[in-house]
Amino acid sequence: MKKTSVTHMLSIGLILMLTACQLPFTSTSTIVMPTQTPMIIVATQEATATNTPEPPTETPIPFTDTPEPTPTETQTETPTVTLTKTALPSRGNAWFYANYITPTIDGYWDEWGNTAYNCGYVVYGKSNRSGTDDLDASARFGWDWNYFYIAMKIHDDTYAQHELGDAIWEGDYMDILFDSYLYDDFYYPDLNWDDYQIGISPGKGSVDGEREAVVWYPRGVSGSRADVLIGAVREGGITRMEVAIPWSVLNTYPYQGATFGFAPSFSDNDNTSSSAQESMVSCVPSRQLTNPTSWGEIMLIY
Ligand SMILES: [Ca+2]
Ligand SMILES: [Ca+2]
Ligand SMILES: [Ca+2]
Ligand SMILES: [Ca+2]
Repeated sequence: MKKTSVTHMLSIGLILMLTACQLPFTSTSTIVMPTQTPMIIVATQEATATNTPEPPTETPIPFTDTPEPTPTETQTETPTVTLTKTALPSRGNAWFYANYITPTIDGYWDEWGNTAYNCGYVVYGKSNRSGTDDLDASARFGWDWNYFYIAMKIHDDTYAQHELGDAIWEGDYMDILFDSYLYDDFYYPDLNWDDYQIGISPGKGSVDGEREAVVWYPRGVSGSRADVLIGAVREGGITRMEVAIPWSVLNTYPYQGATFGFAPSFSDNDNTSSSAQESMVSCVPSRQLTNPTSWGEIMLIY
């Protein structure tokens, strides 16, 4: 038997004797301690095992909530606004602005103060026109919530308008081409439901005679329009006109930035005893009656 084994056996024997004697021996606490130690270890394992899984299940919930509202709302709104504004096409024929104004319809444009556009481009009957004294024009454009306004100053050596109704095109008259829904059929090169041709006579016989507005196109709504207001004066080889066209006549409505197809012109007859269309000047050099893609564009601004 080894020396250590003998020492162990003696120790066990001594312990048994002491326990049997029930003596208050100090080494009793040393034996109890080993039984307490494992209990602490078990407690630590339980704590770490049950606590750890909880945070992972809570964390994903706020993570899925945050991405949904914030990025989707801001990203979808911003591109739509910029895209529609920049994507609008333009014809490049002629561009006009109509300023917000409610003028007095008396023929004089003194109260307007906005841009007067050159309307001296000959688009019909060039050989019949002797020069700017025979026929030349300039115009200003305006709008309010009730009317679309045009003021025109026309150099014309001889006043001649002998007609009423559909036939006013064979006398001195203001001609308006207006595409009410420009972007609906921007590239369609023929007249259709939203393309208007309106003639406005400054007066039969003279500017003191009967004035009249006539719609020729669209065909389905053609005829005179008594609710178009017309002012006209004549002095020293110059005819001045101011017209107010209700938005209802154009079958559309105004708002800031609204853009329409537009080609205003003036048609000239100088025969004092007969009706004829001799020549026409326009604010749009490329103007062709039956092709809306040859017209200009006008935007309503404040
Ligand atoms: Ca006026
Ligand atoms: Ca003339
Ligand atoms: Ca059209
Ligand atoms: Ca004339």
